[in-house]
Amino acid sequence: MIGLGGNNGTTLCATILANRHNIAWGTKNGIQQPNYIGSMLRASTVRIGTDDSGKDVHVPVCDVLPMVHPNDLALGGWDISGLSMDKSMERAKVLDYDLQRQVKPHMALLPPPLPSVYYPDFIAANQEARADNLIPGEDKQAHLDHIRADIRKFKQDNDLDRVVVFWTANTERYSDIIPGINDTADALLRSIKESHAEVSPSTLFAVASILEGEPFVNGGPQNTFVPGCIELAERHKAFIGGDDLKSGQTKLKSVFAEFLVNAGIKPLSIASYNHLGNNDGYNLSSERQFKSKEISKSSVVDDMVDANRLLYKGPEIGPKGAALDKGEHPDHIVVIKYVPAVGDSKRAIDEYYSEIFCGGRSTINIFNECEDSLLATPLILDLAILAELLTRVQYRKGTEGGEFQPLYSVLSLLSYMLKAPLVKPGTEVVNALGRQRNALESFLKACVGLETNTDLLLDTRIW
Ligand code: NAI
Ligand code: DG6
Repeated sequence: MIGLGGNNGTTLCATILANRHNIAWGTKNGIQQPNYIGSMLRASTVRIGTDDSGKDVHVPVCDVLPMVHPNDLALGGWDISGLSMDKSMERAKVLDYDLQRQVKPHMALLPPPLPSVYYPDFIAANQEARADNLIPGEDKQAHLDHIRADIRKFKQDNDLDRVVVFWTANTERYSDIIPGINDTADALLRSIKESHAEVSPSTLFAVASILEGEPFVNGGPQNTFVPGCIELAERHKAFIGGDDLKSGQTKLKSVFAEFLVNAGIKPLSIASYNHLGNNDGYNLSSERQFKSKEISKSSVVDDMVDANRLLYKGPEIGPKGAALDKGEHPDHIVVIKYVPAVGDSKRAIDEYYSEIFCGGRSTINIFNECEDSLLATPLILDLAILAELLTRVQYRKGTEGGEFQPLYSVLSLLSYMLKAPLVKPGTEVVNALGRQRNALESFLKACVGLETNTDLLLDTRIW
């Protein structure tokens, strides 16, 4: 993980250690056992067919194909803050005191975060005080070589088959896409050599992973995958996935907006507010970093609206056949405020204001409150485990033999856990959660020759 010492990084390590060592802890509600609730892979099931009596048979998703168990992951990474892992966990203030107390000696045994790169222009100025653990110098090529060596060493020291590199560091500002600087793979590599200012830390880590042949997943919203980075991944047949963990408010939106539009109800506006008081919220209180998050949170209803031209007018088409505008769309705003007192307990309010039958109006308000990092951590596990699994899947076209080859570089099958899914250039983004889940289930089942989900169930509907 990049951002190992942050809320997600420390929560992920501590909860894996609690599971691995079977640490139960006292809360005001009694004794709590460790678990993997919130992980789609480990806490949800998939219907694989029916038994002889016609009853549905469900199995855990993680049993469909051989997958790594989270307890077996080797944990490590980088952070610009050099605080030890036990102290970083305390700083995050996510976990119950009694869990922290018991897991602390195990956390203290984890290696402290490796030094990282800090280019102050990319994250909020308010993060500067954390930056005490840095790879020396300003030379981005030297930084890249350093990170690549770190990945190789981690792999060797832990005797691993695979390293998954995961960005869970602060949200960065968007990088400008500049012709000749980051628009092609060669330009990007040259820009790193020349230490160009527009190469962000997250892009540097992605390039390092690609060149090492290890998958890279972006859990943040920024445009880490500039065009040159995607081209580089394609060139090396390396794997990338992103962007931004879809944990709470946006996950609900990707269900709720689909439900409304598919019910033939027309959302006119979606107004989403949230406030939180963790370090993520502090960083997002800066305008340019907020902008990255606003973009990833806002795109989530686009495909559902585009799919229903009965409700929403399509774009106006000019005489030459080109779209003159984006077509009708609900008003959609996203507001995030930093309120230190609430810490990691994010509060989100969403208003869905819709047109219903014959000019009527419906207003639905949703308030949701949760520990942000306890929603995000299981997603990181699922993404890392699936990314590793997908590196092992090969296919060939047709039935006449030929070479097997790996999947395409951009792992769009990870979309279920991501707010702004990265997909193969030129292909459609699917945001609707149900469709994303169906895609993943169908793919896993297809790998073992099981039929795709169908609710046709003809035998239950005919004589
Ligand atoms: P955090 O602020 O607690 O942790 C981020 C860590 O990254 C900090 O320890 C910081 O020192 C470190 N860092 C910053 N720049 C770095 C660099 N260049 N190299 C290495 N380390 C660096 O944030 P949190 O809550 O863990 O979130 C991490 C990311 O995940 C953010 O981008 C956030 O927007 C995203 N995210 C978080 C969710 C959540 O629920 N916690 C949900 C969805 C996305
Ligand atoms: C403020 O919105 C902080 C963000 O990092 C979010 O908590 C995070 O992106 C999760 O967002 P959502 O919309 O999936 O709850």
